[in-house]
Amino acid sequence: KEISQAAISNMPVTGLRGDYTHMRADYTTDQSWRDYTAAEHQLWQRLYERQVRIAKRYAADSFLAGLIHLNMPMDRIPRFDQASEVIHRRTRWQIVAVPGLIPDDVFFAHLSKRQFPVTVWLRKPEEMDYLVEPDVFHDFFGHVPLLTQPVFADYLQEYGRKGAEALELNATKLLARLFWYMVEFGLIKSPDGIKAYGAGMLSSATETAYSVDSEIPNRIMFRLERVMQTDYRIDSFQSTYFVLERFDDLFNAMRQPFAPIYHAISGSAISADEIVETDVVVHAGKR
Ligand code: HBI
Ligand code: FE
Repeated sequence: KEISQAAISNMPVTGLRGDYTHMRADYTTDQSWRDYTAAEHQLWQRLYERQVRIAKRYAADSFLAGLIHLNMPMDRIPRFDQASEVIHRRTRWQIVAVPGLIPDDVFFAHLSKRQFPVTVWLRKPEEMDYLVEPDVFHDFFGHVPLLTQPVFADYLQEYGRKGAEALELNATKLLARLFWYMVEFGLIKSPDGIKAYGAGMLSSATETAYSVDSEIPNRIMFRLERVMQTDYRIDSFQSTYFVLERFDDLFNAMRQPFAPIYHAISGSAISADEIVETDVVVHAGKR
């Protein structure tokens, strides 16, 4: 089955990697776990060991708790069916295998059904440190642990449910910023300082420490409208990270209708490194 031109045109990144020829209409495919090579399992182990060491120091307790619940073998790429069983018991979420990036509407639809799309392919050894598109390591190690946490799990479903409306109102860009800043690159307060929980930083060798410890980026308390107005960079470390007091704040922000917010803030972008008057600043970046 071919991907339609319409599907390609709303892809967030050009140049799609992955096999889109054997998928179902909803873009799901089989993980085909037996097809991973020994070299790929070894590369997974290197990535996994490196990131676990980083996570122990910098990640939020809820992320670490998720890793423990998942109880993944570290020496091979995990089996989605096994992990899916674990998260389903805890939060009724499931993992679905996908070839790679999928169109926004399909992505939103999966989330709204408590299905998290995880890419099946693994990066090459020369891409240990940097990748443009999400691979199985980013999707699985970065995103799946928090799916064991009820409040975050409910938040992500709400995010998916708001997708169709955002598409209708031409506000996908605003909604996507919420995903970028609060799912990919989120920070959260803890009794021993700020911790990372975002999948983008936690699957990166260098951005986790940077997001938590560096003097350079801004750290600003989460406010929904503020996040939705803020441009982001996909080609370098973030200039600004948003900080949650607790995950309930993220979920509670979803309870209000978004259409009036889209209407109020459309056309008023804030640049990635800017601090505005209404910000509650945890750390003002030095650069
Ligand atoms: N597809 N596989 C995959 N993973 C994503 O994170 C993803 C996607 N398609 C669209 C998308 N993300 C974002 O643009 C949405 O959050 C808007
Ligand atoms: Fe991601």
